[in-house]
Amino acid sequence: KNGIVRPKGYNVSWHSNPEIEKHHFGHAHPMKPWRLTLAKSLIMSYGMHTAMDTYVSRLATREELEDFHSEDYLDYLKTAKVAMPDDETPKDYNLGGSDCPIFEGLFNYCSMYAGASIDAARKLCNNESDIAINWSGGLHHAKKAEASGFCYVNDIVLAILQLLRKHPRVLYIDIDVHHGDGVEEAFWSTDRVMTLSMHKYDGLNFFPGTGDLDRTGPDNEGNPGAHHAINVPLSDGIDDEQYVWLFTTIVGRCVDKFQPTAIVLQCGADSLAGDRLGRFNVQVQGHGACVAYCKSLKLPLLLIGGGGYTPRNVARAWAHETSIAIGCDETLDPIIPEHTPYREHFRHDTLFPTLEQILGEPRVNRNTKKKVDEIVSTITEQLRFVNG
Ligand code: ZLV
Ligand code: CA
Ligand code: ZN
Repeated sequence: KNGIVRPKGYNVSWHSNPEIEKHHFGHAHPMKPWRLTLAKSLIMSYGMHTAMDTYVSRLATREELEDFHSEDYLDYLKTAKVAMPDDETPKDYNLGGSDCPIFEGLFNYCSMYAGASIDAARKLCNNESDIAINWSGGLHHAKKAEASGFCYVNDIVLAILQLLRKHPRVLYIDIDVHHGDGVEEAFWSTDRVMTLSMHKYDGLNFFPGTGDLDRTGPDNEGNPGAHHAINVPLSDGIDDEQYVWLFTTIVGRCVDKFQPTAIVLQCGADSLAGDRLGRFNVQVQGHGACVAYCKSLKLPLLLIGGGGYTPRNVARAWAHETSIAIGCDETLDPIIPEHTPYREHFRHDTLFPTLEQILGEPRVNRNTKKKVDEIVSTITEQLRFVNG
């Protein structure tokens, strides 16, 4: 009925592991790996898994993790003793505070989501996939030797390092409501990776406090990474129209100038309206339009998850985006199939639960047309210094 057919001559791979979903950050913590169970429930009840190559992902090896992370940090991460935060203050390597608690199975959790992103990147390198998906990854704040903002291992950096083995230039795009600081920092000094993050920015009042418009790459003379960091700082309440216009205009210009040979899109769903931590008014349609635009560029594409703290909305967005990847979004019945596990979680004010209609108090849009135009013209100026 939903017309799910495997696209001919076009391969989408889906990398996941049900073990990841079983981990708990603690009851009060907003990061709920269980949202992945909910997303999978939608993806499978629509039958989308039949149109993809599905892989149960494996643990990343120690050697693979060392491609980015320091040995002492990995040692500590592996042996750290579970300590739920009665004491709120983080300790060594920023671990054990309330943002990055040490929970049961932490190292396994990190190795699993990283293994999935690395596998997905390898599928793209071998031309075995046109689009590879890992909704459990996208943990963009992790540093070489430090946990940060619910992120311990930076699977995005590890995946991009895989892509760089074959691809001369990778464009990284981040639509999570937070600034993609860990990925930006990792590739700060190279001209082989351009990073572009759209995020809420309000100085130190919104985590992580970086990502202003003028943060564009190292300013010391002769550094190849100069101008290769693009930041789109936004205010509360941005809507689909402004968001998608900014996205397509800026990504279009980055692609024209930088000429990437592969794209990594971090699809953090905390940029959606109604997110528990987010501030935007983006709908499932607008969020998905960013994925559709990247697909239309016809470059190897890695889709990864990220933030997202209202689980039913996260599940909706990532199911919708999976349908865009396999090309069945237009024929999908918006009413969530009867046999969907947890279907009741998706019902609110409508008679039938639907895929695209999310729950969320509208937020006042504080982004003026003047500011939005100014962002585009500043970035266009910046891109004059970039060559593909
Ligand atoms: O979505 O946290 O604001 C990718 C991602 O981008 C902070 N953390 C830190 C800096 C000092 N603070 C306070 C520490 C808060 C500890 C607990 C919460 C608990 C309950 C509800 C909300 C939070 C919270 N924490 C909200 N924002 C934070 C940020 C980290 C945001 C990470 C976003 C991760 C996965
Ligand atoms: Ca972002
Ligand atoms: Zn986020």
